[in-house]
Amino acid sequence: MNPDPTTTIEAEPYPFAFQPAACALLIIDMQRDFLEPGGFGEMLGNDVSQLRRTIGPNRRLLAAWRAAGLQVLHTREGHRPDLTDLPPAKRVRGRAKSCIGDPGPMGRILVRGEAGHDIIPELYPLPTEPVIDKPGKGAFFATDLHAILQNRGITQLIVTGVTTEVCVNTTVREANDRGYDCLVPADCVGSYFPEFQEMGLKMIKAQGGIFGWVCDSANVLAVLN
Ligand code: TIU
Repeated sequence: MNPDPTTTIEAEPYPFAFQPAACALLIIDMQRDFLEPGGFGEMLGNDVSQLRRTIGPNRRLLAAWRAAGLQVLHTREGHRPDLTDLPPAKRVRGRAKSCIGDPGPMGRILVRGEAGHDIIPELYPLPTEPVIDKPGKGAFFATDLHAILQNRGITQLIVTGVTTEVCVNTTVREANDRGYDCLVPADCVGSYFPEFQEMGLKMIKAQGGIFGWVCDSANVLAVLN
C-alpha cells in the first residue's frame, strides 16, 4: 500500500514531511559480530542486550517498509581480507588483545566474507536490497552510497541500526552535509551505553533538528499501515 505523498510523521523537534518515493530505509551495521552473544562486541566486554532490543522494532519496521514497496539499503562495517583498506590507526586503536583482521569468535574480525561480519538473520537483506560495505563508521565515506541514492532519487533517509553514537550518528552527520533529511526512530537504534543512547539522540534533534528528526518507530508504522 502506498502512503499519502503529503503525509507527515510525528517526530521531534517537529513533524517530518514524509515523501515515500524519495525516502529510503537505511539500516546500519546490524551485524552478527556487534549483536550476537559470543561475538566481537561481547568479547570486548560490551552488553549486547542493549543492541538486541532493537531487533524486534527493526523487524517490524522493515516488514512494513517492504510491504509498502519502499526502498531499503543495508550497511556493514568491515574490511577487505588483505586489510589494504584498514587504516593502521584503526587497527591498533583500543589496544585490545584481538584486532580487526585477527581470528575472532565468528571468523576474522570485521573482515568481509566472514560469518561475524554478515547481517543477523532476523534482518537479512533481500537480493534486491543494496548492501553497502563500508570501511569507516560513516556510510558515505569511501562507498558508493551517495551515488546510489542520487540515482534512485532519494532525498530522505530513515536511519536505524547500531550503534547510536558511533556509526548511526556519523552516518546521519555525513548525510546531513550532503543534503539529506534524516529521521531516526529511537527504538530502532541502540548503543552499548545507555547514556550515549540518550545523548546521541538528543544531539540529532537539538537546535531545531540540527542533524535531523527523532521519533518512535510506531509513528512511522502509523503512516505505512
Ligand atoms: N557500527 C558501529 O557503530 N561500529 C562500531 O564500531 N560501534 C561501536 O560502538 N564500537
